[in-house]
Amino acid sequence: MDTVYNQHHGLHAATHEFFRGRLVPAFEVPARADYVLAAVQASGLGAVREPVDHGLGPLEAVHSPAYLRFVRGAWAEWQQLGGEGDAFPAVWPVRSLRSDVVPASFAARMGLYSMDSGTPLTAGAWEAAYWGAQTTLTALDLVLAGARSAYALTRPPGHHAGADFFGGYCFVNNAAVAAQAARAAGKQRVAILDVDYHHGNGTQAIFYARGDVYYASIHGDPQTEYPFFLGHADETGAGAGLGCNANYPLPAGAGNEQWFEAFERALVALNAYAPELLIVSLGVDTYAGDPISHFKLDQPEFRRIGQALRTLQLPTLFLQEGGYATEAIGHNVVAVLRGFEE
Ligand code: SP5
Ligand code: ZN
Repeated sequence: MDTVYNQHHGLHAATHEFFRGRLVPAFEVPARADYVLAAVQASGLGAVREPVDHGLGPLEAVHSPAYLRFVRGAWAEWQQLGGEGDAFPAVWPVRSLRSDVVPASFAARMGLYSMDSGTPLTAGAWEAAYWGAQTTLTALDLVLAGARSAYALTRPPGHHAGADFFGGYCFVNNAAVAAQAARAAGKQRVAILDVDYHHGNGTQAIFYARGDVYYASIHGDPQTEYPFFLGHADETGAGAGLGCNANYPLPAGAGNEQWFEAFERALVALNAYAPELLIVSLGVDTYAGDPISHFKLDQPEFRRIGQALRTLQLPTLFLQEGGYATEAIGHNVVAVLRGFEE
């Protein structure tokens, strides 16, 4: 399995994020991808390739042009205002406030185009996220050309980013960009399986009313876990997408057997959808050693995940999402990918 590596990921390098009203050291850091790259190279998994630029079109097929323009220009605006350090939103257009007005104020637009204060907008966020999408599209090309699988090694992650907002460390929804590009390339039914600890609210929302892209996720119960406001079991899709969304929330503290039981159920339902392509939002923050998540998967389980995915016998695109036990994520990601190849 070849890897496409976003060599521009390090341009997005936050030092801090907000947590409980304080700035704490950032969790979503460049070293994450560095460790995964080292593990991929040491594993002999396959070639490591560079992304090919597919332009803005495939991003605009998923995100609103106004949102993309905002993120692209946000750092320059912030600098003009004399901003020091990374930019954070502080006000949001919640119920009874208007979200159809695009204010001139930068602070207002930061809120309009975001869902949380936990996602630092850095000098290189746009560049890193743009190349992340290109990395994803290049890996998709390998699969569309006949490769059994490919892995997009990138950060920042993508699955929390919605059509017109950033959040949860995410700016561009790589899984959605890939699914939409696969549809444009002629795949009729695309499935996204999200195994990150957190529910991929952005991915779900983008395809919620569509029957051509199936979304399934196993994640920490949003009653207690981020992103709280989406990812509940009763969200099964709308309109043409009814029955094409499946959430498997599990309580914080869930371990190997409880997780795999839900995972197996997700695979059966996904298989019944009969997709032509599988996209795996591969977060490894389910690991017991993860500093911000609360499942208890042990390291040998990651190989089992890859082995189980292989049984679907589908062309499969793996995309890097979360995983914050920095030194372990290389091992855990490569275990999934190698398990898939066994
Ligand atoms: C892609 C992804 O995994 N995004 C995760 C976003 C999680 N945002 C909430 C993080 C809360 C951090 N809590 C720090 C706890 C330190 N003890
Ligand atoms: Zn996560």
